[in-house]
Amino acid sequence: MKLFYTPGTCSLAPIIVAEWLDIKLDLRKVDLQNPGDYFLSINPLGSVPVLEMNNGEYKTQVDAILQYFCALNPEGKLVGKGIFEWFDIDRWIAFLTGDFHPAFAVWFNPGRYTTEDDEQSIAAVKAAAENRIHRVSRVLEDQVGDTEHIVLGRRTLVDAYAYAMVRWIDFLVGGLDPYPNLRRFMTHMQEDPHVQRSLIRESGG
Ligand SMILES: N[C@@H](CCC(=O)N[C@@H](CS)C(=O)NCC(=O)O)C(=O)O
Repeated sequence: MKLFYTPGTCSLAPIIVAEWLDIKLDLRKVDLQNPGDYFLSINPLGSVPVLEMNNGEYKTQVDAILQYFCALNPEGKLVGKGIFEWFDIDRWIAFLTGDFHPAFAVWFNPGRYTTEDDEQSIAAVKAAAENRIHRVSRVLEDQVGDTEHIVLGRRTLVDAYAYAMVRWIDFLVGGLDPYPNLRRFMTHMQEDPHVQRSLIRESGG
């Protein structure tokens, strides 16, 4: 399978999950500023990740890609055991997709969220996005608590998904300072050799 990805984005998550599950993935780098006609033909939104399956089909949506990779694993690694664990994993995936990622999407591309194009209007959208980022980050901080994981107190696919996006908090003034639990989670992830290898692969190494 091939994964279309861009360094520094949420497309790191499937790279990590593929490493954890020993799934072979060819990586194709995409320039998000200039994705080109071919990439736009496979994903009209011009966003990453996109998975090219072995049968030639293209699939978007990071959360679906992560769950597909886990479904390929016969040992049931990284997922829930029983309906209550599934419920918790699903709701934290939904939080990351529906609450956490969108807060940053506005911060990264404020011009998409106003019809004004003056500096003041753009700055106002960005400030509102920053408030929202802190609100969702606080929820994730409390969820991690005194563990080193996002959910169930053990490694799941949600850790990879969160890791790819929590690193964006470093772009804000103060970075992870207000979030010691998230910092512990990030450090734990960074100590994982598979995560280290994923970061090297993401950066083109
Ligand atoms: N809902 C999509 C969101 C994908 C997305 O927005 N990816 C970002 C990178 S984290 C992107 O490619 N942004 C470029 C853009 O929106 O132009 C998914 O889950 O895959």
